Amino acid sequence: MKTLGVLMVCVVGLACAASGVAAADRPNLVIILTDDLGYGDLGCYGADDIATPNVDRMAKEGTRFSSFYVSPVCSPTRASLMTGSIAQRVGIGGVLFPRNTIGLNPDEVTLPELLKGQGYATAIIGKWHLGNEDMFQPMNHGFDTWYGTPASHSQTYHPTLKKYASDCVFREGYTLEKILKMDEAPCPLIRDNVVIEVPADPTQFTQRYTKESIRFITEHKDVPFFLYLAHNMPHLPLHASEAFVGKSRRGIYGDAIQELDWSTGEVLKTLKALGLDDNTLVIFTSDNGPNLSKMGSAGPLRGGKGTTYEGGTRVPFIARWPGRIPAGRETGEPITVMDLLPTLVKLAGGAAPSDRVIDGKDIWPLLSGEAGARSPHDAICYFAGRSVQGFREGDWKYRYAKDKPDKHESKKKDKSQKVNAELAVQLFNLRDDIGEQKNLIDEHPEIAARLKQLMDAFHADFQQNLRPPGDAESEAK
Ligand SMILES: [Ca+2]
Repeated sequence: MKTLGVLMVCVVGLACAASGVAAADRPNLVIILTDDLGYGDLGCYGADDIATPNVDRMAKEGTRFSSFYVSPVCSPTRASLMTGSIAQRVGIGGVLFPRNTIGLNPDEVTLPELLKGQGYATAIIGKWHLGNEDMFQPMNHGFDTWYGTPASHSQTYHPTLKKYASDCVFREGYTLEKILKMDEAPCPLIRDNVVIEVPADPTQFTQRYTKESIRFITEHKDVPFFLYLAHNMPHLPLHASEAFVGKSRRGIYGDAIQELDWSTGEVLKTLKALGLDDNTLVIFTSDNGPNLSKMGSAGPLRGGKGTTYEGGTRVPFIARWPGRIPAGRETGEPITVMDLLPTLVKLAGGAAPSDRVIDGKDIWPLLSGEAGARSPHDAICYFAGRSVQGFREGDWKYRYAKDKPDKHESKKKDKSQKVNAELAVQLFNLRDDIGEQKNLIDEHPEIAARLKQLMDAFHADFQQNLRPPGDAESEAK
């Protein structure tokens, strides 16, 4: 029956798309996901050394969230975006590397699959990072088309896992013969599962992704579409195209972000020119906190990429849909990347899967500025790898983590916090202390004990419902 239900939705969706009737009811959806862009890297979040006029204008024309949560590293956030679930629940607890044989399980029901079921055209333009083998690639997870890189451009790939276009461009002295002899080759550029350039030219990522995005939007202007524009920048190694190099006041890091800002402006301009502005929800965000060693900034937040301090897990989030999402608004209600699946699928006329635990919640009341709308989450749980390191309820955050020495921590920080490779047991009030500077554990042991109890109960309950990742090695046996 389940299969029939899905099939019927598809048929209705296609019929509507063909007649052009329902397109107006189902918004186009664009998610612009940057890589490692921090809370302090955009003008509208306080940066004064990187110019981001297009994203700032987008924030003025839409709503800016100051408590949007993701995982502290790349792959888990992307797994949550695709499944609407806690990344660790679907077995993607950490960054996937070339030697990993696991990936996003083919049994997961993904955001693009659900949108496809509602008649959407779906594209990923940019980085995937949810597994190396064919079975894990985006076109096996609901995307009609893919232009981009399998993982971060700092990562290698297994050359024999891929097919090569007859006109594939080999750069920097590489040849097909040479590549195929390598265990691991430098990051390729892929179009629809076929390698078209090795190594991918990192100076051209943003230009090319922008061009491809404009092309996809233009070609699909008459049907509802989902564009997942997953930029490689500003992940290391940092690059910008010639016109943007040396233009920011924060080195190549700022240059790369200024190019992302330009790109966002081009996407918004295209939507306007095609008359799609009023029927398109555009989201701009990041997959995790900034790389502090390479000029990234988390603004007032403590820590960066890889930590469960706010700087690692709280990133910019801007949503724009003229006439439907209030302009110039800001809210601190906590939301998460997992919420996008249920919210976007509902806007598309569908529903999140009901046969499994979906941790994300519908945040449309918050996005649309409904009077009195509050966060649908009782609490935010901070995962790092497989462990739970923190729990936020309201303004209070309890944190229990074994931290590595952090050389990027400012010297003026409170020395009593004992974060150097020691167990940090901390209680912060995020309303009064967004920078997590004042450990209140001694002042409010009862609040800490309550949060720890809630955190442990949450974790115990979570462990009752785990879904394994896909495993190419066990599939092959
Ligand atoms: Ca990242």
